[in-house]
Amino acid sequence: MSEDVEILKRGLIAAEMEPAVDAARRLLAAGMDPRSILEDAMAVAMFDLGEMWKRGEVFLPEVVASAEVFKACNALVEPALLAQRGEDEAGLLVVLATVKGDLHDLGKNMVAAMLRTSGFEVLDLGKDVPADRIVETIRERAPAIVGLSALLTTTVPYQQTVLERLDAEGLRDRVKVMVGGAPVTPEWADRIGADGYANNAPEAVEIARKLVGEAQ
Ligand code: B1M
Repeated sequence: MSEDVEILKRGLIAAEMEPAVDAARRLLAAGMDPRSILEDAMAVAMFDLGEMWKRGEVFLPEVVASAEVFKACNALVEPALLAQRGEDEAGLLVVLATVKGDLHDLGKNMVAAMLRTSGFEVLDLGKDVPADRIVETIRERAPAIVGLSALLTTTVPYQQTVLERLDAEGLRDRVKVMVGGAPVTPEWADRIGADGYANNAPEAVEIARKLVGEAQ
């Protein structure tokens, strides 16, 4: 199994579609936990790719290609993850968005999948989402939690913009706000008055459960 984990990681980093997808398929068939395939193999490979990008060892087109391989592997792994969900789960609503100006959605999609499999209903607004759309959705759907993802140091401040809009619209008390994304820190979450911060997708589930417990 560990050999296939390495093949999957290498396939993601080198944007080799077939070897990566085949390895993901074999890992699922061998019974590896889909959460672990996502967090311990796929997310780690993308982090390593980011480090290589920083060092100038790969360039944007290669990263775009790797993101496509990630999506193809995710399309295999996510249904296996969702199949773990119990039929009778109640499903409090979580609205998720990658904030305006930011097109990174692979991590947010993982958070969405893990929340769904843990019994939450998730409304995913996608990427590059303006505060207006979030405000509108809170009014229409009254979610228990709004989750804001940001991957760029230039878009992280937009999480604060959203919180300020919620305040201005008188909605802040109606919803818990969780923030995340690679450059986001617990200190930042505190500073902007978010209710929760999560470092990764499994932690996002833990924090969401805690926030919902607090909300009840
Ligand atoms: Co971009 N990119 N990118 N990129 N990209 C980063 C973020 C970067 C760190 C790479 C680098 O330089 N090392 C860098 C940002 C630097 C900075 O801000 N200081 C960067 C840059 C510069 C850019 C562009 C500006 C490049 C350019 O055009 N010149 C551009 C920006 C486009 C835009 O958004 N406007 C850009 C574009 C892209 C692609 C489109 C090519 C592609 C994204 C494809 C997509 O998402 N559909 C891409 C990718 C793939 C990356 C890296 C390599 C990988 C990101 C990723 O998907 N990781 C990334 C390097 C890195 O992060 N180290 C990089 C895998 C994913 C599973 O992890 O998203 O961190 P992550 O999510 C985790 C946690 O963060 C957490 O849980 C997830 C699962 O564990 N989490 C949450 C995420 N959201 C959460 C929300 C929560 C809770 C937890 O609650 C709500």
